[in-house]
Amino acid sequence: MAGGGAGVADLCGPRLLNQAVRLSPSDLKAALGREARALGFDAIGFTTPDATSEAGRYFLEFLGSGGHGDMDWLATNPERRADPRALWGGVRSIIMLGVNYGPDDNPLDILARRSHGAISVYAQGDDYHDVIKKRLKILARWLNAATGDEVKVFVDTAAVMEKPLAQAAGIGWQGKHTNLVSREFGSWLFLGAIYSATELPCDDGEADHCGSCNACQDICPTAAFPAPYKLDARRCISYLTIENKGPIPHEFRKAIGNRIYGCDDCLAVCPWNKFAEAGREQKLAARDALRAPALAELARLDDPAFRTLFTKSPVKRIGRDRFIRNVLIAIGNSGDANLAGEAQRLLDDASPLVRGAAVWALSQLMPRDAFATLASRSGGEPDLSVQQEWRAAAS
Ligand code: B12
Ligand code: SF4
Ligand code: SF4
Repeated sequence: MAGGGAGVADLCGPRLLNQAVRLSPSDLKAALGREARALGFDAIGFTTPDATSEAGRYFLEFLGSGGHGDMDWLATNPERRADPRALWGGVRSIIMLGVNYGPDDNPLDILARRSHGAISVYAQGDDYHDVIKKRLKILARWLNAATGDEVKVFVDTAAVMEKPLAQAAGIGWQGKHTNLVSREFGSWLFLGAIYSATELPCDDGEADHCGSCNACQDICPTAAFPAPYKLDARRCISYLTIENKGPIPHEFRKAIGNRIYGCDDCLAVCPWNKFAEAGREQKLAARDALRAPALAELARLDDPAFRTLFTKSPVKRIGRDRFIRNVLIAIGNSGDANLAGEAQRLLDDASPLVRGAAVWALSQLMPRDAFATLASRSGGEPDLSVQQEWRAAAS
């Protein structure tokens, strides 16, 4: 769940002074907390723009190691992400907000149903960017009206290090899986931020409560953690199935299993989830059609059907071809020979990305000699990358 470095929503409007302007900073803070909860936010914390300098250093190290892969937008203007004051010189307080999206079932259960696709919890409902941004804007307008000071809102896509800021604001801590863990909500908080030109009293940061636990490191199917608290995004299934635009590297295909959009393993195994409850926001709740969709049905989606199924869903962002690529990797891993026909049909798809993944899926499902016969008839393939898939699969 990542996004390009999108623009900043500047909500500075006319100076609307209401009675809240007379509130002391601590009363203003308390009133903001009440407004936030009424708007559906489950966690709120306050910090200052200079609170995350160490995280900024780690971030630059991460870029230096190439851990961001093809997410070039993450490396654009890195100083802005590393230091909130470089993004906006006028920021004096940062309000971090969290929305609980806790699942109502165990996200690991679907992994055993190999003829079905696993869509990560965050993407089974409406797109959180849209849901949360609307609310952040309302809250920011309230603050602007109360103080007359400028405010800016961010969720995910801007150059903001949301996790370290949320830790500094006391909402939780960055666990060894690098996500923010909350004592109350476990791994399941979406984050958003309001930068404000008003000085507000800040909260104490949260301490690390991972202790000797290593569950998230041990469960990762692709060994994406070179060390605790460090992720090599290029190995992470979330990156491979969502951000990666080309063919999925061969070394990860089997480990991906039936995960067709994102991955929740390291989040789901965290022992702090024992205190988590299902999220209360209906728009973010899992749609029945996306809990355990049959791979056979997904493989038949053309572009209009894909758009219809994933209306308002974050899955829509990757487009039909990349999604079908993921479905074909899952089909190849399904062990279900009945799905071979779906892959065979997609050998004639217009997209080389899809055709290449179909070749691999068939190589996993068909008896060797039958696949060799099919490969010997593949001479007319015009695309170089698909030709390579045939060669790799036949060898
Ligand atoms: C880029 C990105 C990704 C990338 C890279 C992930 C990553 N860990 O960086 C990919 C595509 C892989 C991804 C995947 C996911 N993402 Co994402 N992603 C982002 C994004 C846009 C930027 C994160 C970032 O700055 N990464 C760069 C790295 C360097 O930063 P970092 O992870 O904070 O790294 C820190 C640690 O490594 C630490 N560190 C390094 N060395 C050391 C050493 C020690 C000793 C210590 C203590 C710390 C430490 O310091 C670094 C700086 O704080 C944020 C939104 C945002 N604007 O912040 C969402 C965000 C992090 N993603 C989110 C989610 C939900 C996910 C997924 C769970 C989605 C899914 N189910 O598939 C997965 C989780 C994978 C994982 N284990 O992290 C949520 C996380 C919410 C939360 N509670 O934390 C965010 C905050 C979006 C949001 N607004 O809610 N994501
Ligand atoms: S999301 Fe999945 S692949 Fe990525 S680090 Fe966590 S367990 Fe590993
Ligand atoms: S699984 Fe364990 S090590 Fe990983 S974030 Fe949770 S408590 Fe920390």
